[in-house]
Amino acid sequence: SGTKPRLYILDYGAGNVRSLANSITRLGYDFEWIKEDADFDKADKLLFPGVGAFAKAADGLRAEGRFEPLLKYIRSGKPYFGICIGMQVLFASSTEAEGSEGLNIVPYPITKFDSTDGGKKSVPHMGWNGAWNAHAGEDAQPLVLTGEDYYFVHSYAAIVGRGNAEQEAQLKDFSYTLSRYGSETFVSSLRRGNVYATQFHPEKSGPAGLDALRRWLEASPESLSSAPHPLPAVAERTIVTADPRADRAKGTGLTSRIVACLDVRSNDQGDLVVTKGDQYDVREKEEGGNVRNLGRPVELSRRYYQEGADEICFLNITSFRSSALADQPMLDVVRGSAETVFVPLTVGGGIKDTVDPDGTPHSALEVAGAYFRSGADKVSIGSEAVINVEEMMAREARGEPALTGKTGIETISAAYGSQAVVVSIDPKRVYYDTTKPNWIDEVPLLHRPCLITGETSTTRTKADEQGKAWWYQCTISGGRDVRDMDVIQLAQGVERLGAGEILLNSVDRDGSGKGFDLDLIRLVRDAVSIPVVASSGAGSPADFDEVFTKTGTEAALAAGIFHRNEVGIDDVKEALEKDGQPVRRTHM
Ligand code: 1PR
Repeated sequence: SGTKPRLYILDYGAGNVRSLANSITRLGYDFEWIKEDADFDKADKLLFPGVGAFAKAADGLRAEGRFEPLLKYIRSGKPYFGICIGMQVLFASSTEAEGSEGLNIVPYPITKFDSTDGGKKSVPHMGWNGAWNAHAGEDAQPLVLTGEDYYFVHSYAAIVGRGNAEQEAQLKDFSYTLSRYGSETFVSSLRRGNVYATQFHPEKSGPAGLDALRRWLEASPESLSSAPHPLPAVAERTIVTADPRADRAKGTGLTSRIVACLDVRSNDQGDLVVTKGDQYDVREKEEGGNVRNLGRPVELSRRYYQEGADEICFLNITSFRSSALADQPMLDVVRGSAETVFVPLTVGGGIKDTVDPDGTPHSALEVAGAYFRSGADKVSIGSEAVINVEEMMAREARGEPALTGKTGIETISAAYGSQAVVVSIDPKRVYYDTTKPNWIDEVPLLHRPCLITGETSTTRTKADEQGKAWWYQCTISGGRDVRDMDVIQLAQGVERLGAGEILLNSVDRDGSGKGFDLDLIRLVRDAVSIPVVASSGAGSPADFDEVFTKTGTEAALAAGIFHRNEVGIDDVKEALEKDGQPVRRTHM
């Protein structure tokens, strides 16, 4: 016809669709949002970036009367691209939501990853993982490429072997890629005719993801409406069940994730700047003591994206002083960054129930929602999480139900999924006086799980730490106040409340360059089953290698060394690669 295909996005209001919109704009395409049923008829191509929970998506579609029109659209043969939950709703059902039915385009069940697999595996499956074409014979126009890594975040998937014989056979009618998480193999993208779907987020998968999206956007609706090539008869098809890349044979399948963190606050002139402290003190040591200014938040985040950061984290470190929604500049930072940064964005600071100066109250859920709509993928909760766990423990002590469903962690994870809720922990070491003969008898019961002796100390700290014993005390308000709670209680408490990830800082190591606090990281990692991001103290590429090999953490974060250009993200990845660790390499 010569006219440009009309592209529509279906949004049912759950989570970050801004990034997908941004990536499409970035690739030079226009789109419209589906606003009414008639829009399905106007659309030549449709994208559904489902986020959150299966039931929310399936029931949300039904509640808004979009279920039937969507099904009709897909059956009409026009191109559909489903992302994450937008892929899962194509399936028959999900064990995430008993009784909630999907579109049943793919008659196969969605089931949950096994967190006990191989001893222990973090669920959600969160991070960068590869994918391989499972059918012998390449797709004529593959969107997903073997050799690239893509960003996943989900607890449920079309896990191979979980269907009955008939379902397993029907799955073979689709052309698909597989990915491995631990010993479980799942469908990471699939296609048949006009239906295309990815379990990963192309809009969060850096250049490789944008490329996949671009190929779909460029293809004419007609070429997407027929199968790229007729699949061979089922009996003749070989399914490649293992990752063909030799270097990916070991481990969970995930790459070791490198996170660049930007602590943001306003300086004395009132501008938002990236700053960085030593043990949380961000002012210059000399007279006058200005807030250290290491650059502008949006620009720096862009630089880190281009250098290959797997994730960017913004922490508004003084937000506990004011209301986050009144904090328009921080929303602007997230919005600005999300325009050109196509890896996951986390934003923390002030995510809690607040009251504006004019008396208007805002729930933590509202505050988080404003950040998600601006382009954040996850919010990080600090001080408030400590208070929530204290209150939960007090309720339990009184014999009341532990969960109220009212805390920020609970409300946000219910609405946006637990993967969207990070808890940032700021523990501090408290040493015992081990010269006292019976010191160990005086250790309160509360601390017992944290009693350790530096067995995993780094090469640089070993000499100082030998023979000492300490526990990790929780702090709030950027390390200013200590609370009577150890780090394990907090970590396990927030996991119970529904947090999906822990950002584990260390007040002692922050800005020290002495290496990560390996004892701390191992302790917390062993205590929870959600992913832990190791933070504070990175001084060299070797420190990253050490934290991944010695603690089994999935992700490591640094700030100072990156801001000061001492170590590049590629230096870190090179060191990890040399040691045989999987990393995501960007092909810009
Ligand atoms: O309590 O929910 O409002 O959240 C406030 C957030 O701000 C928390 O996540 C808290 O950790 C953070 N924060 C508060 N004060 C400071 C400060 O520095 N004065 N920064 C602060 C935390 C730690 C990391 C840092 C790593 C790596 N800084 O963000 O990036 O330690 O640093 P390094 O690689 O240079 O060692 P709420």
